[in-house]
Amino acid sequence: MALVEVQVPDIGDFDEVTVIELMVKVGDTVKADQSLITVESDKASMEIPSSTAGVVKEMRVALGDKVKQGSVVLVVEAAGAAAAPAAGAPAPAAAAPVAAPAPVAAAPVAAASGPIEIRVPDIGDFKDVAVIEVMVKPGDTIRVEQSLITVESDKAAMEIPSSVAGVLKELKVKIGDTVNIGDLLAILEGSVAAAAPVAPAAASAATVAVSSAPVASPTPVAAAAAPASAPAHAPGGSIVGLPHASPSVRKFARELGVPLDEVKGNGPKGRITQDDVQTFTKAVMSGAAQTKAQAAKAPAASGGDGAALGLIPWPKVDFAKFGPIERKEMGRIKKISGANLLRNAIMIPAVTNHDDADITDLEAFRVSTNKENEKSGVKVTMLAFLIKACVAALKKYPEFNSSLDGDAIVYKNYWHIGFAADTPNGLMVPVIRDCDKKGVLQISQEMGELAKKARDGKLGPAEMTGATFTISSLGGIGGKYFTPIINAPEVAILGVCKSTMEPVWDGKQFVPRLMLPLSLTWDHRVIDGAAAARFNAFLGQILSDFRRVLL
Ligand code: CAO
Repeated sequence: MALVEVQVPDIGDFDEVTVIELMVKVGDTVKADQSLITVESDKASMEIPSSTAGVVKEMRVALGDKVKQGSVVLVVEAAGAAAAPAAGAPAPAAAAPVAAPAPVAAAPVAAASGPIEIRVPDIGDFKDVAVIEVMVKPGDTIRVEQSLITVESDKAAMEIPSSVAGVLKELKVKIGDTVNIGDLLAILEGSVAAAAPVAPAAASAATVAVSSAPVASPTPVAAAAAPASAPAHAPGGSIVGLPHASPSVRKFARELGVPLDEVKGNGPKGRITQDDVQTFTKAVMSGAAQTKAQAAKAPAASGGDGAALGLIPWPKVDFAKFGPIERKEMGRIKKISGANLLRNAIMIPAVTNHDDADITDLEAFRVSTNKENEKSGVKVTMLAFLIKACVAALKKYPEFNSSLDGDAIVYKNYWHIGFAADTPNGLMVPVIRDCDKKGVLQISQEMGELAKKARDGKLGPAEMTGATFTISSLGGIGGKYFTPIINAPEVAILGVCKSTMEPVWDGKQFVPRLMLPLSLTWDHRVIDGAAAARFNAFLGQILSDFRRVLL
């Protein structure tokens, strides 16, 4: 058994690179060619594989270390004969992630105009590399050095940029194609090479073959201006414009069909690790998260075409036939809330009970409290009293503070109340937490702050989640009753309209009372009609005599 020092091989133009990932540890059995560490420069990342099979005896590098050609990565106790030639020697060519830099086969030629062929440059040892990303499309105006495609071998990924500027006329490759040195990638038109001050006359008339240097090339532009000198290029995987991840993680994500640009990287410098890809996959599989593609397939705010529900198609009308029109795309919030409202309206067997509450005394109390507190700057609102009253009713009727989870009902022992807020961007529902522990003054103050944040578009996700019950108040606007839509996964919502003075029969005579219209919508799977009527009646009692909240 021989000890073998595995060294950083010739990594081309890079002087010093940083170790950003350790893929093995002491005691691991490694195969020949297995990736050991990932290193990264400011332009590219690459994995350094082992040339020797065996057991890792010692790690000689740590995360953040700077290494260069010849640095010892680790010591392997080689398994059998495979180790013999390599013992103590610099890493053999097989260990190199890519071949040492080689000159670009076809020297770039400065072009003034006309079709220009962009071909795969000399990309070192890579053969049959896969096109994993196409970053441009016909019609795009391409800048010098703009990346056109990303190719990937099993060891590294790299972007192939254009060394000339122009308009992309034709793309000759697509995702999944494999390419080799010299293959035609694209044709550009009417180009002026940025670094070619004088375009040779002969070149302008003919189709000019230009090899693009990989983006890591230190001198791609200078090379374009000097046809006689072959530009050096560096191997490795550029990650410019791509999610920050090593080739093996990219490969892993591709095998699972995970869109890497949607994965949050938790590695050093926000790098996406294999764990991040696994966590993302689990979240999607459990339904806790959605990919953008899944979200795009979700019902649109308009309900899509209703085909999934077996409905006849949505009427398609050319409104312009009947008069002038203006078409405006819906904002993001309207689209999201629309899709949610549609699902909730369709999926919940909802019933609405209407009732009136006598708030004559409560309104008098509210007005006098506001007079007393004028200097405090906090205005007590009817909605704050309603929140407190609802918490009392939710405690008495806990099924209203629950959620459906499959065949189970989840009762919540916290009382977070959402309130619908009308904002320039659409309807939002900020949530006031632990309303059972807060007084009407504090609730009024928080409501004012949250409503302002909602109108300013500054609500964070945490301020809009976790509600157990929602109130939608149109009291400041008007109306009598309406049928609010339940904010799933809640099971009930209270709609409130404008209070009005009404003649109410007190058993002997009609007396003027301030009556508040209430509309309670509830999920009939969880709540019965009788319970809903009781909930409303209890709410009415509390609002007519708020001392009951204390009972
Ligand atoms: N009856 C009579 N008057 C009422 C009332 C009621 N039920 N509720 C509020 N008012 C009065 C207030 O006292 C206030 O009067 P003053 O200015 O004279 O004091 C006025 O109406 C304005 O109140 P407000 O709307 O500013 O305050 P609020 O606490 O009632 O509501 C908020 C705050 C954020 C809920 C509200 O601004 C809002 O956005 N409402 C719309 C909610 C909505 O869109 N719901 C529909 C959802 S379904 O599409």
